Amino acid sequence: MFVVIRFLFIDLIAGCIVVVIILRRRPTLIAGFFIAGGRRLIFIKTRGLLIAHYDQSYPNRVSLDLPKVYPITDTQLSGLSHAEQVLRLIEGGATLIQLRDKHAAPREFYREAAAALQVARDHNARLIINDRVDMALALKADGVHLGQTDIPAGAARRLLGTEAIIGFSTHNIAQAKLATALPVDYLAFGPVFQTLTKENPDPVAGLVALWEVGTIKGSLPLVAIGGITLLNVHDVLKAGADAVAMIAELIADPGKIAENMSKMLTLTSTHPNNSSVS
Ligand code: TZP
Ligand code: MG
Repeated sequence: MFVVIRFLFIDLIAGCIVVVIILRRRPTLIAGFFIAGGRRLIFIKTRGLLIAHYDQSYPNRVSLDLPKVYPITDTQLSGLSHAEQVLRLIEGGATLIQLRDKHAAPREFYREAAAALQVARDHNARLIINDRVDMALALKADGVHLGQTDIPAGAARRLLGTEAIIGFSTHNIAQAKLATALPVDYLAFGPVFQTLTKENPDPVAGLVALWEVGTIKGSLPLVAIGGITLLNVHDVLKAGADAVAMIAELIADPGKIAENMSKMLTLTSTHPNNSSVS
């Protein structure tokens, strides 16, 4: 039968090719195809716009006692090794830390991360590796933090197993919606404010978008990131974030890492929003 395509939309969101076709028939048909690495194809016929995910929400979320403040290391900004930053952050009260390094060669990062992990283990803190599932696996780190262009969350979960913490970065509402169906343990959203730390950051999302993500995230813990400081952290938590991830505000002054961390924990501990999530 002859049909007229009124609207065709193709996009790449969270590693999935998303095709939405609106056909001119009565009643109007909206078809959505989500193709994830050729694994699954879903066809939807509906009168309304229906967003379907190729995967169902992940039922076995890691019991994540998410602290309010989630620091991230940066060797260039702090001038310190990852291990030294981890030690200072732990002295200030950090219990969950992410190692992020966009410049080190893999072998150098592996060696540094192994030393940082030893420090974390000695102090009962958990360590998440940014980007590199292979490093997390080889080091037996506590988990990995993935971005939109990293290995898909499902593949990381298969490699790391159900006990690993997997975090996932999102930068807009559409990405956040798709992320709620992924096998991840927390959702990061940002940059909420302007950041000078990340190279080529996505556009500033703002507090309203953060609040909107809070309304669609379901039980997934929400970590806000990007330009968060002592001055705006309360607004960020009020907007619905369960935790704040921070780089510059905590580690840019290497002599004050422990002090800054401790200050931030004290400041945020008074916020009513408590996110012990399982
Ligand atoms: N992702 C979004 S913003 C950002 C990352 C890694 C950088 C956050 O750094 P800062 O210094 O807290 O703005
Ligand atoms: Mg990444």
